[in-house]
Amino acid sequence: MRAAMAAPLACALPAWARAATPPADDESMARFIAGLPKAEFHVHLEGTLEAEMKFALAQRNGLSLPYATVEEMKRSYIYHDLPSFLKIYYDGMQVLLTEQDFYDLAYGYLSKAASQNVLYAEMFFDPQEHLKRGVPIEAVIGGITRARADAAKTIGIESQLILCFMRDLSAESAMEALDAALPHKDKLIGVGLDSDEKDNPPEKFAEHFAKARAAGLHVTMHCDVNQENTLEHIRTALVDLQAERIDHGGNIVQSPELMALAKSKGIPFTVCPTFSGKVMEDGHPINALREMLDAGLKVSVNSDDPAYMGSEYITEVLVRAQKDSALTPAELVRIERHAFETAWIPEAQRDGYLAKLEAYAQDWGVTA
Ligand code: ES4
Ligand code: ZN
Repeated sequence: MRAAMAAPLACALPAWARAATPPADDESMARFIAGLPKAEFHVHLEGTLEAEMKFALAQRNGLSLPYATVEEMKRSYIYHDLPSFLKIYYDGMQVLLTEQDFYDLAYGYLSKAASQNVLYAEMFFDPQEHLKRGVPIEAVIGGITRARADAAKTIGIESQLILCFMRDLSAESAMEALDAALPHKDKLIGVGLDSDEKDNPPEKFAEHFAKARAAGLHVTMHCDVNQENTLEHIRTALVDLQAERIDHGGNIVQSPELMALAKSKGIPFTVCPTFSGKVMEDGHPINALREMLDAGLKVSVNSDDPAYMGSEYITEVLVRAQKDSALTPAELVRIERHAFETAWIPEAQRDGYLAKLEAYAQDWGVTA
């Protein structure tokens, strides 16, 4: 918002009189981050289902929840690893039943994101979990698509949709979801791979990725942090499955060879500092975001499942990441530049976003 508000003043003043001062304290850094034009690529729509909306949808659908209040529900969001997180996350989405529910979910996220100056988002969803409950794919994709169109028209945020295969369910279940979704492929931009990675390597879905790619969809996949065989999974994703992106992937900093490969291919990494946790090396945590940036990898910062992670959306995540990783204003701009470069969009749209980002940086006196 700052850029828009500052514009008349900036025009009225000669160039020498404009205050182009890079943020130097916590308060101005927070304002700089809040106004920064942003893009998001790693957000699970079902992970944006806030407790308040869960209660509203449960009531609308005549379901009862095992908690009396929003506060009590939020207090139950305690997890210590990916499986314990996923249990809470999948339990939570049981209230999503109708096209309107998916509309409300997606519109809620897009409004929140737009309020934080997200110009563009690519959002994950988990169709298998909804199909299992008898929800038709048309309700899921239809509701989200209607919300995307309304949000673009009324609040100006553009978005696209990525279908994720749940890797801990069977390969057959993932294929059923893909086959159900392919008639709606014009409403999807890509496919991804999420859920529990243990004993579910990416090659389990080689056929699915090939089929999706043949249908014109892009391909990304989660390589969660500190998983068993994580470097093998990253290698398989990059080499055998030709993933165009890696979601998380922080352990790559432990392999100079894989880092060189990812750099040579220009592979973007969608890092989520809230959940990815610390990459552990010899029992010690290392700061993967810092190391990935310093190594010259294309990293964006994302919110993952904000409703289950203290309701911290992209601005709060970036404020925290700035402190934890000592990000400079120029590095924050670089992260958003990476983000817009990550987007699966036409070049003209990308150029428009990048121009807004560069103008904002210049307005604050931040140079690369
Ligand atoms: C997820 Cl953080 C994370 N990892 C894997 N699968 C997921 N689904 C939703 N959030
Ligand atoms: Zn994720």
